[in-house]
Amino acid sequence: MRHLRVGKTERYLMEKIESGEPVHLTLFDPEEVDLDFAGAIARRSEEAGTDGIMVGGSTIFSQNLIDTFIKSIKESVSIPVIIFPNNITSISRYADAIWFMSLLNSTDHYYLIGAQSQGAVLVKQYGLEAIPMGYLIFGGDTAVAAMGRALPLPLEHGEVAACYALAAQYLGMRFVYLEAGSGARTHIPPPTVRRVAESVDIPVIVGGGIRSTEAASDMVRAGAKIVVTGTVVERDYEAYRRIIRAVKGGEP
Ligand code: 1GP
Repeated sequence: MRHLRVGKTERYLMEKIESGEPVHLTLFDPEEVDLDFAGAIARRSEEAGTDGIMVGGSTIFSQNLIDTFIKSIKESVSIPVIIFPNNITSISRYADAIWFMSLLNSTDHYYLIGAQSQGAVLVKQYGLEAIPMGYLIFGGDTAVAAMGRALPLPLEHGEVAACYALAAQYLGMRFVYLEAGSGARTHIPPPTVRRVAESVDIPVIVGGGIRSTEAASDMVRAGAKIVVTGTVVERDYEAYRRIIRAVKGGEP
């Protein structure tokens, strides 16, 4: 048995968090971002101050596309690229790390442990850094909730999410992700984020529907350590830059 070590990407995130700097990550969905522009958008994202790029989407099933997409991003930026998988076809040898995640409120064995058991060998073979994370999906008419067969958590009842988040921590997951869903009409309410953040010792990640500086600052004030935005980088670069500033605590 070898001693388990925390990998480079996780250390990079944790060093920021432990020094009191909230982290901003940008989600690129290969189905939304044109492959020809992926590298250029990633470069602009890095210039805007994001700390890393996540690659994923609820309805991507081509490993080929993921590979090509990640390669073109990696050639353009020096910040880490982290896979945000929706199933085993998202595993790419070209990324720096993968969120090794379980959709804890899924009703489907596949999303709880099935995909993970199938993908684990590949992660090992590729030498990918696996970052264990518990993933929780909140209510809403979103692709991720439908594809993941989630029994969505109530937005206004943080106590329910807090139970799951604590279970994630005790299961050894090192991050917990509160997901409203990409393009969600509303982000997760700050009191719900706060309730979870106060219940666990692991960093809380929030994402979904964050499109304003106010929303981003509210997430951080409520205790989120990592804020993820996706849609806004594709739609409004200036708003995206301001959101990153807001996450970092600067003037928008
Ligand atoms: C990441 O799904 C989100 O958790 C991204 O959501 O596209 O709404 O920013 P948006």
